[in-house]
Amino acid sequence: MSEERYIHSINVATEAVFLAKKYGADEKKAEIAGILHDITKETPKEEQLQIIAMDGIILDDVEKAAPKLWHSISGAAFIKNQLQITDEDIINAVRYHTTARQNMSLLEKVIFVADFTGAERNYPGVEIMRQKSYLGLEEAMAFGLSFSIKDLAERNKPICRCTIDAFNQIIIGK
Ligand code: DGI
Ligand code: FE
Ligand code: FE
Repeated sequence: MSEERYIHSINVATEAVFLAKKYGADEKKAEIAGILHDITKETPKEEQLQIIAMDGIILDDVEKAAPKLWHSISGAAFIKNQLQITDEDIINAVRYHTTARQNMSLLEKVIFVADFTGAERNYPGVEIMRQKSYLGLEEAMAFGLSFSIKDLAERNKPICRCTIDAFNQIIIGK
């Protein structure tokens, strides 16, 4: 991967370890999932589709129409099949780091939030997101999901159902 993506990965791992410590997730798993979460981000699209197909995954219509989602799906398949990572929680943390989903584990939430707050991130609102991440993972998730859903809707991009499900679950508080 590029220097830029490598630095991002290190930063997400560092932030994930910090959040894991704070919220009681497994720090070692957080570090591993953080460093690996974007492993196929720069892999050519065709190759990603192959990795996905080889794992027996069939993309739904939204996923097909959103190539930016492919790296979380291919990344999870890659670490499972090529790197022989067997820990389901690490695999799921990579799988859902972009879209989130309902009933996320603590580790999945830590990686989702760390991806937004790693040291090099500088989008408008990053400081608010960092503050939220120190107050509670749920608050940070709600802020991050709301940000993503607004951004995708404004750009007329299809939104993964699991993202809406994750948002609703947090807002309802169940
Ligand atoms: O890989 P990163 O850049 O670190 O971050 P990420 O894995 O969260 O990817 C963010 C990109 O994925 C961003 O361009 C928006 C896109 N994305 C996230 N959720 C959805 C999505 N795109 C579509 N079309 N639908 C989604 O639900
Ligand atoms: Fe990503
Ligand atoms: Fe990332």
